[in-house]
Amino acid sequence: RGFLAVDRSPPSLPALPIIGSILSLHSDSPPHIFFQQLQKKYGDIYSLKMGSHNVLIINNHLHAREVLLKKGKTFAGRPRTVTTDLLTRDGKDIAFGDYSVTWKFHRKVVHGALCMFGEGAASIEEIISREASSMCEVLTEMQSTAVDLAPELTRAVTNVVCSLCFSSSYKRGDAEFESMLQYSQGIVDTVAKDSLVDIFPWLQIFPNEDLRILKQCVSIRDRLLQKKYEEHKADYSDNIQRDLLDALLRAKRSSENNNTSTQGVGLTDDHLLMTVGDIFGAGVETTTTVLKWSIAYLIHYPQVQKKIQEELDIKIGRDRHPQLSDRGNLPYLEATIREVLRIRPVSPLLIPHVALKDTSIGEYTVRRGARVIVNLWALHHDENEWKNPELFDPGRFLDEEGRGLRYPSASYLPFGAGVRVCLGEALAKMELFLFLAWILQRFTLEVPPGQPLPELRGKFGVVLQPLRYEVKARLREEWKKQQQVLQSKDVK
Ligand code: HEM
Ligand code: PLO
Repeated sequence: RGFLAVDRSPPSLPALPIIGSILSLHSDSPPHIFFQQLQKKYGDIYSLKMGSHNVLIINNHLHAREVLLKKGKTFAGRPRTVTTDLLTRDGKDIAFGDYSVTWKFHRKVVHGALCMFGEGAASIEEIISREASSMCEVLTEMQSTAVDLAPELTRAVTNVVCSLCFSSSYKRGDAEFESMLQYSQGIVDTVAKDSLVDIFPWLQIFPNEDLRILKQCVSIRDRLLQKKYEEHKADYSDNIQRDLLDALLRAKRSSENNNTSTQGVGLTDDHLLMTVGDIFGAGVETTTTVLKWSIAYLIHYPQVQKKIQEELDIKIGRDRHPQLSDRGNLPYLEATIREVLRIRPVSPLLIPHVALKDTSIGEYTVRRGARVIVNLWALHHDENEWKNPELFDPGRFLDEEGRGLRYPSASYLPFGAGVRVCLGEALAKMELFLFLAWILQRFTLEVPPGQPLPELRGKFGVVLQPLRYEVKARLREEWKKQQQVLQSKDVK
């Protein structure tokens, strides 16, 4: 008791017994914006009660860096919730699994397998380019009609992760793909969203529509994953590693064969299955969401689109398709991707972290077991760090001459940081770059006549998704002419 000066808790929202701070959390704004508004009243860091849990909300990048980087290991825990337990068989995956020896090994295996593809035979670049090319063919067919691009974008991105995970891909209209689209949206709509269930686990005994949908979607997903798993096990060989699932199967075998370095990590069939589910789910939903946001902003800001196209014309031209080696040469496109990730972060509250021991953040004491929510939205819209944060301006990531890339503020962590940093960051950046470069080299995207511009507010959930909108993808005149020249050469 003599250490009051050391034992300082952050400001706290009014809390009532049992129901915690739920009454003060009633707001029309989605949580990331509401938490940012509360900052004015309570400061950069404050606490609230959710049921019996103590939750800290972090709205400033210095505190966020302390949590994620400086004390990354201390804050590497994850809470268990009713919905994520359902999704991951009690946390047997990477994203929602708590910090443990098994988790660490698990993450290392997947990380290694994802790195391997960088140089692998069928390189990631080839896989992405193949999908980009087939997507552009479909866009050419649908040319000039008003369409929702989401299904085609999703199929392209899905096929990239499908190739990486299972060495397989989906054709247009494939029934399995259609069912995947459906169950995945069902999961995004219900997981970790109905926070009431996650705050009061006992509410589970009451019939709950969201839980029912989640259970149904998870069971469809599990059947699909199980099928892929059985197929792989049937023709698995120690000698060749075709994909991520092979890498996981190999790691599982080596941990079972009493290999001393991996003994006791206990990777089960469930662990493998849930991890593939993570990579698959994260791989599809995040990248597709960013592509949808990018296109929505390009339609709102045609001058940005035009600048990217000019850059593509100068640096790549029309005789060849974009390559990863062009990345360093296309700063304006790169800056645009960075700006999309800033203004509409995929994961505006990250995934909650948990303090694994008594510790501190800034001047405040933090108890073991406290949940920590990093409000990435507040970081990316901090008025002290960003001029006009709601303005879409790729130029802020460029130097004065507009040639070199820069980070104007350290208040920017689209992929998180530290022990729990996104596992797919490199893959996602390659996909975003190549898909957008392929599309904009060939097409101009615009709002269909008579339709409103896409809504930019978004729908909060486990990912921040844009609402559905339609686009007209028009082949660029320059590109059409070039194709005619090429064809006439072919004829000769
Ligand atoms: C975690 C962002 C794409 C796999 C995360 C986190 C963020 C994030 C913010 C949470 C970090 C935290 O809780 O502290 C993004 C963005 C993406 C993207 C913005 C696209 C632009 C991907 C892709 C994959 C992936 C393509 C898979 C190949 C994961 C996994 C985790 C994760 C497995 C959990 C890591 C852990 O808890 O240890 N991502 N991600 N992500 N991401 Fe991504
Ligand atoms: C997306 C729906 C899938 O059907 C299941 C799934 C698995 C992993 C989740 C992902 C969903 C949403 C985005 C998540 C990802 C793990 C890491 C990633 C939460 C729910 C992010 C952005 O943190």
